Amino acid sequence: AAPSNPVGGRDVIANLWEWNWPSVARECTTQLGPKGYGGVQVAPPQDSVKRQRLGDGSDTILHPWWEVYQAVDYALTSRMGNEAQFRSMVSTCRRAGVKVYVDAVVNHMTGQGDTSYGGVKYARYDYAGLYGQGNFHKYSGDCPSASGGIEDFNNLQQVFNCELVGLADLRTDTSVVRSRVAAYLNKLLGYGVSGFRVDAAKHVGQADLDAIYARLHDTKDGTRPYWALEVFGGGPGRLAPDAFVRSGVVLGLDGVKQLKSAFKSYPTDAAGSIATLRDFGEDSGLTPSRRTLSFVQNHDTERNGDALSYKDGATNRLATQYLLAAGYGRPQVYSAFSFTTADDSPPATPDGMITDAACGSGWTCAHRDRGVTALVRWHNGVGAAPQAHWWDDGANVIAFSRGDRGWVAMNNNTVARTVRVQTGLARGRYCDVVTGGRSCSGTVVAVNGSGVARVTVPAKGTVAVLAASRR
Ligand code: ARE
Ligand code: CA
Repeated sequence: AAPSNPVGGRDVIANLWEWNWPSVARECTTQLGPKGYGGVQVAPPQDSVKRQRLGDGSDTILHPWWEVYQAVDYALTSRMGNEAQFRSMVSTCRRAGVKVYVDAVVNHMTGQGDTSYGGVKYARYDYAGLYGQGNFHKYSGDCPSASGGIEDFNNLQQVFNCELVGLADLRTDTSVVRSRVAAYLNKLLGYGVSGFRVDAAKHVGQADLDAIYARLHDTKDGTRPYWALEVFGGGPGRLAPDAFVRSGVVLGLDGVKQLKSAFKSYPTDAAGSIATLRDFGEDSGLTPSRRTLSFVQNHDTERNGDALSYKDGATNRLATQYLLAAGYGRPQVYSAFSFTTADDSPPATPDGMITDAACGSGWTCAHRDRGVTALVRWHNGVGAAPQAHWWDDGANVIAFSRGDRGWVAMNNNTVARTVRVQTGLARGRYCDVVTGGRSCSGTVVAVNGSGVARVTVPAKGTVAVLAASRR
C-alpha cells in the first residue's frame, strides 16, 4: 500500500490549480519555500483537448478550465506550458524545498474535440501510437449500462467500466493500459515529482489502482510515491472513500462539506457553529487522519456548492486557518482563479494558453494571505502534537492547544469576542503569530500561573501562539 501522510515537518501542500509552470516555479522560490509550505500540487500536465469551436450551443466558453481533464497524449505539452518548462519548474521547486504533486488523469481520455494543445490529431477511442479501440471499455463489453455512460453512481460495474460524463474509459484492468499509465507516471517521477492526486480514482477501482501503483518507481526523495485518491463520498461499500484507504490516501471530500456547514450553515447568511468542530475528523465519521488529504475546497467543490470558496472572504480564510491548526489529515491550501460562471477559463491567451498568475488580478492567491501563512508557520511549529484543552462557547468561538507546543483561538462571529480560557501553557507572555508575524509586534497573550489567559479574538479572526514564542 502507498505511504500514509508524513508526520510533522513541512507537510502543508499549496494547490496552485491551473497555475502555469513558470508561475509555479516563481512561487516555489519566492513564497512557498520561504513561508514553510512543503509541497505544491499542480494541474494535469499531459497533453489535452484544445477546443476549436463551441460545443452544442449550450456552452459559451471556448477554453473552459476542464479541457485539461481530457487526456489526448502523455507528452507534457499543455495549457500550463511545455515539457522543458515543466521539468524546470519541478527542479526549481525541489531546490526551494517544495515537493511537487501531479494531478494524474488515468481513468480516461477524451470525450470531445479532435486537436490537442500539443497539436496532436485524434479521434475518441483513437489516440495515435498510444491507445486504440481495444484499450477502451466501450468495446470490451464490460460496461453494463444501456447508454455506455455511468447512469447509477451506486453500481460497481458502471462506476468502474462505464463512461464518466462521456469520457472514453480506459481498460485499466489490462496490462497494456496499466503499463502505459505507469510509464507516464514513471516519467514524471524521473523528473523529480513526489506523488500524485489520482483523478477519478473511484472509477479506476482498488484492484487497478494497486496494480498501477505496484509498477511505479521510487521518487527522487528515495520514498514510495504519495498516492492521493479522488473518491467522492456517497457510494456504498467498495465505492466509499473508506474502502480506498487501504490503497492510498484519500481526498477529504466529506470533510469539505462538514467545514462548510460548521463555518456557515445553510442558508448562506446564517452564522454557522464552529463549536461542532470539537469532533471534526474520525469522530465525525471521516476517513483516518493519516490517510486523508484535507482541504477547505478544491476546483470541483468550490463550484458545486459543497464548499466555502474565495467568495466567502474572511470566513474562508478562517476555515483555512482552522484546517491548518486542527491536525486532521494532511492540510492543503487551495489557490486558483476567480470566476463568474462555472466553466470559466483561467486567465489565458485567446488560444487557451494560461497566462502568468498575478495575485489580485484574476488569481485569488489564498496561500499568500498573511493570516494563512502565519498558520502554516504555526502548524509546522506544533508538529504532530495532539489537540488538547478544547474550549468553546457553544456557538462560534473555539480554542485548543496542540499538546504543550502551541495554543489557538478562533472566532467565527462578525464582532470581536473576549474569552477567558485554559490554554495548557506555562505562565508567560506569548506572541501571536497572526498579528505579530516573526517580530512579535502584535497581540501578546498573557498566561497566568494556572495556565489561564484572557484574550480578545478579532471578528472572523484567529489568535495563535507557539510555546516557543514565549517572550
Ligand atoms: C466536460 C463537460 C461534459 C462533457 C465532457 C466530455 O462538462 O459535459 O460530457 O467534458 O466531453 C471535469 C469537469 C467535467 C468535464 C470533465 C472533462 O467537472 O464537467 O466534462 O472535466 O473535461 C464524479 C466523479 C469525480 C469527478 C466529478 C466531477 O466521481 O471523479 O464527478 N471529479 C474529477 C475531477 C473533475 C473532472 C473529472 C473527474 C473528469 O475533479 O474536475 O471533470 O476528469 C456524486 C458521486 C460522485 C460524483 C459527484 C459529482 O457525489 O458520488 O462520484 O463525482 O456526484 O459531483
Ligand atoms: Ca474506469
